[in-house]
Amino acid sequence: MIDLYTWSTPNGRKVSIMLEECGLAYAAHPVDISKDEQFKPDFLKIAPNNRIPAIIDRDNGLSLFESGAILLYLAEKTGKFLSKEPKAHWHTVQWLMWQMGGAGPMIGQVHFFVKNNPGKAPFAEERFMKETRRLYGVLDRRLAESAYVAGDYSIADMSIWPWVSRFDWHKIDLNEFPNVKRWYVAIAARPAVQRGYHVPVKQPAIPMPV
Ligand SMILES: N[C@@H](CCC(=O)N[C@@H](CS)C(=O)NCC(=O)O)C(=O)O
Repeated sequence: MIDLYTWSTPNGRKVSIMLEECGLAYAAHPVDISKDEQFKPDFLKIAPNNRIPAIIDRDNGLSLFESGAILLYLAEKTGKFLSKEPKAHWHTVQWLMWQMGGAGPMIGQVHFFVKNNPGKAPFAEERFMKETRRLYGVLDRRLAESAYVAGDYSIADMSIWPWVSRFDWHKIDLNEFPNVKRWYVAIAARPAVQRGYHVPVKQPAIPMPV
């Protein structure tokens, strides 16, 4: 049994989707970041960086924060969604790190500057929007040659997809990135993704491109 501390955000959904994909038993504990619950002392004991998601594995008492580390842990624990074949393994880790170090932080800044604070910092809006479009181009070219980012569907796809699901927030028209669109729609159709998306709070439907 896994305790998952999470909220309805891209980083949280990576983990709820992985737990659903693996069929692991878990209990979701909402940490409402709009009410600053990520700063509560009990949460800080398992997530000292005051960010969701975090987990505790009741099987062994291990507690973990950082979504990329959690995905790697769950993949290792279950033997799923991270190939043991060296080339596929490292390509999966590579694309996971691309998401953790690039796509997530850059798209997050677009949400902060362009969506939530428009007009306050035009240079930042331009910089992060340009970088986000560049990253979508990189992803689109990769998905032109492969169904999923690292061969088979993997934790790398699970890390990227929840960020792309906010395409509307970061003003990206998926029709400009047809391979990303095809990949996004295919993953959105997965039953585990449809369940994991609504953890911990039921949302309106998964956004779909027109
Ligand atoms: N690198 C971290 C980022 C986690 C993160 O930024 N989580 C956001 C929600 S998506 C959060 O908890 N924000 C709370 C805050 O900004 O105080 C991870 O991937 O787990």
